[in-house]
Amino acid sequence: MQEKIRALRERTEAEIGKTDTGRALYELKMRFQAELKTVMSGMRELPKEERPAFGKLVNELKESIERQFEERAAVVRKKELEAKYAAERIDVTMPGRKFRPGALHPVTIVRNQLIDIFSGMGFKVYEGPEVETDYYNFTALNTPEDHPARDMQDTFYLAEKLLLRTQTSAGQIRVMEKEKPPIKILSPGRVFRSDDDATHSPMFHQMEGLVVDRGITLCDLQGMLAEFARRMFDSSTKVRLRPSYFPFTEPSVEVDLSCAECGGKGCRLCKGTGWIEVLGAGMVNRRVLENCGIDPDEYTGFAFGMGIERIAMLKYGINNIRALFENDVRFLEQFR
Ligand code: 2NL
Repeated sequence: MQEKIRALRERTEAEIGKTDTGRALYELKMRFQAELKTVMSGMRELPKEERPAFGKLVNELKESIERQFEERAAVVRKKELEAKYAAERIDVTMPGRKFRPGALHPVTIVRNQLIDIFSGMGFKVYEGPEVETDYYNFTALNTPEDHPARDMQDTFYLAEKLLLRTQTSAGQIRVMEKEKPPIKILSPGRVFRSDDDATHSPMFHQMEGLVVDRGITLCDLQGMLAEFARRMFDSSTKVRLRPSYFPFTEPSVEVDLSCAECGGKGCRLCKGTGWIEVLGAGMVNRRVLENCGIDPDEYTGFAFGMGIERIAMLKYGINNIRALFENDVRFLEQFR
């Protein structure tokens, strides 16, 4: 019996010394306790008088081994903590990760600026739907059935009479149908045309303005455009109207601004002319007013439309419209 106890002590002590993880130590302890139980159950076979001495030996073994387990556990825990700390160590003197703040897209910057300028003149923003019927996009705007703009080649049709709007004025028709003059609205938004080259994109942003009231004249349009040009570009910018044609306006004009780059002397940007074409405009065609239930003998109106990308390209000297749609951060971060 004593031999068994000695063997258990020696074996356990040797194993404790070799164990170096908390988990292995715990498992060893469980095994020791089970073995000790087996040894103790042997006590029944001993003669009565030998039992107290045996019990004492067992107790000594138990206490001694448990103390050694505790001591070893303290050493192992310390080692494990040190390893954990070493693995988790961070160098607080390392430079931090670069924080890259975002920037507004140039089209958004110009859009906000346009809204700001025209809001200041009393325009209210109205955004219509991007999917329109051919009635609102063409018919109501006095664009006849056989007009080239209606061609499948130029307009994205979704169904026979359903399309992606080619101009935001489609939505302005909805406002004129519903509301009595005075009307003074600004319609920013995406428009779609089957067109794709250095200066045209199949999707671009338009900003159209519409004013309808008694006694509105082309002179009001010209004065408003002059103020717009001074605020958008330069306080010395001049406005020039050239006769043009749109089915929805009569008379129609093409609006040029004096070149902000060369001040009108002629340069590469204005191709030597001193003028840059910026937008189209005109007096709302009386047939368009009639289509919306507005009496053209009582009311007149002016309207204008511009491409936001075109304004952004002029303002920032961008010569390919694709730069505005590629979302290359090296290009976009310049607008921070
Ligand atoms: C352009 C020319 C223009 C309009 C848009 C308009 C709207 C209504 C009635 C009449 Cl509801 N006209 N808008 C008028 C003239 C020209 O846009 O070159 N846009 C990019």
